[in-house]
Amino acid sequence: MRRMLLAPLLWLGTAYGTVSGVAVDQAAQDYQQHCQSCHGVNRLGGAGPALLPESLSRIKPDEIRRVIQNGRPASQMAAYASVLDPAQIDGLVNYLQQPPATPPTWNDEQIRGSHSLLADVSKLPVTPQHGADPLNLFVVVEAGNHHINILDGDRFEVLARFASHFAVHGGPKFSPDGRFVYFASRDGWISLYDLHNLKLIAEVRAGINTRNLAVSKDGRWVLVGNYLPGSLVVLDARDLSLVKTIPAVGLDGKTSRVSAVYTAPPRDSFIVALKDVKEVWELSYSGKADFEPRQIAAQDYLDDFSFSPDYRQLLATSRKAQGGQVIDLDSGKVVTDIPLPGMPHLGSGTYWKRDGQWVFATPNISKGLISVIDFKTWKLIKEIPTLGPGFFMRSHVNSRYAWTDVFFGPDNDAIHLIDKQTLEIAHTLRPMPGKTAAHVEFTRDGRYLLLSIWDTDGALIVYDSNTLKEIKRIPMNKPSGKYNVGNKIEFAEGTSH
Ligand code: DHE
Repeated sequence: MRRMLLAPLLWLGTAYGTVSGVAVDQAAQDYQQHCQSCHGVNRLGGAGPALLPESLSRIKPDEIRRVIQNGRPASQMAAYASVLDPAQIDGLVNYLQQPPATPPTWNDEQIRGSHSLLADVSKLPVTPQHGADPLNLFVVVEAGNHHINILDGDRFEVLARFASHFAVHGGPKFSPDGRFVYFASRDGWISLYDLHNLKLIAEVRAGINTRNLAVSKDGRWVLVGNYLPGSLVVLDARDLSLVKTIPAVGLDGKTSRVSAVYTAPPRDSFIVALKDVKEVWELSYSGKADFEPRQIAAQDYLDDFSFSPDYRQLLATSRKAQGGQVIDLDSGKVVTDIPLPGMPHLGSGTYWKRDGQWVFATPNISKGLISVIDFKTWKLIKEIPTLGPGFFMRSHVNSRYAWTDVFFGPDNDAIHLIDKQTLEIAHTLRPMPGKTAAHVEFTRDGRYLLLSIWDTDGALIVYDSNTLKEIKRIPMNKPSGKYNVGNKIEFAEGTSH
């Protein structure tokens, strides 16, 4: 095993105060001896997830300590409380939150080296082999134990279940015919799965810390956006082989993290939000598809965005700013600002027609309110107070309501149903009192919907979307996002894109 490179004797200021270089040395040795075989040289990840500050930023230090002490149930992570003393464990907790002495890299050679083909698509049947309606399947991410479920959306039965990479995040994306689905994990692993044959086809690690992915309208390309390294990676959608990496460098030469990537079907392009330079990028995939970015100046850094229904404009927010900006993608100009308080979660917003006009509604992860905006005038129509900040919002063209969660705070077991015409909360459900209820996705016809009980002893609950009666409860460990194939490939009104 390669010796870890250590920082010279220095004093590191951390959340725990000051740590001597000796403690860092000890922690580095402990890492090498006890962690490296699973978590990789330079903490890049291996059988276990990457342990870099970027990978751990969402986890509280106490939680890191608890996992080292007690292990993680239903995973290979063992308990170290009887192996390491409390000072060693504290040392490791500190050490893992510092950048490694050797800055991590992930270049084309490493991407190619991580690529594996798991099945030969040309030898697999081209029609669905599972007997269910292929356009009414659901892909369900079971976050508590890092699994994916494929669910029959008519019978509400699990057709297949398989282990995913650590922490799949963002929406899985589909090929235009709905046969293939693409997943991105926060650790940069991209997986290609065949829904007709219920088989994994290929995997590749496109980055060390990834945001999300998008698939081109023609189904030829997958674009991956990374925080670490700050880059875009274009993959061949047929087998995930590497086509091109594009460093995310702004016009001023500064490297940026990528906040999010989406496909814009009517534009034949990918749209990219950057987190550290004030630019939006458009990468055309029509014609010669050279993926040269068109760099559009923005007024602010972008964390999150959503499109107008015709994909001509995007509505974007920065978590640092107090508001949103509308950018016209044709002219490349910022059209207007929008008063959006708190931290609107635009990527999880939804739109519908009200009195013949498109409106857009977004949840807010720091304030208990839903902002409803007129897509034509960009004026705020209403702020609907909720029982607490929420993450996700969903509807369907055949649903009278938009469903939104109260993800944070004492009322996190509540779900609000907002009447799409009156903009009032018509119902508040508490499907499992005391347990977080979140994220909804409708069947293709909108008759039923699936809701997550985001808990270790959680469940998927199927509701009749008209009578609001519970139809079925399927036990699951922290089910998070659910995605209906038909709604996704049709970019249906009410669902996320
Ligand atoms: Fe997400 C989607 C960003 C934290 C679960 N989240 C997305 C998307 C973005 C995003 C840009 C859209 C991607 C797409 O459609 O491909 N998420 C962020 C953040 O910036 C934030 C606040 C902080 C972070 O560190 O990333 C964040 N997200 C979370 C969580 O803590 C959640 C609740 C649990 C988890 O899995 O990490 C979470 N995000 C989700 C889910 C989606 C998502 C389930 C897909 C929503 C959909 O319906 O399409």
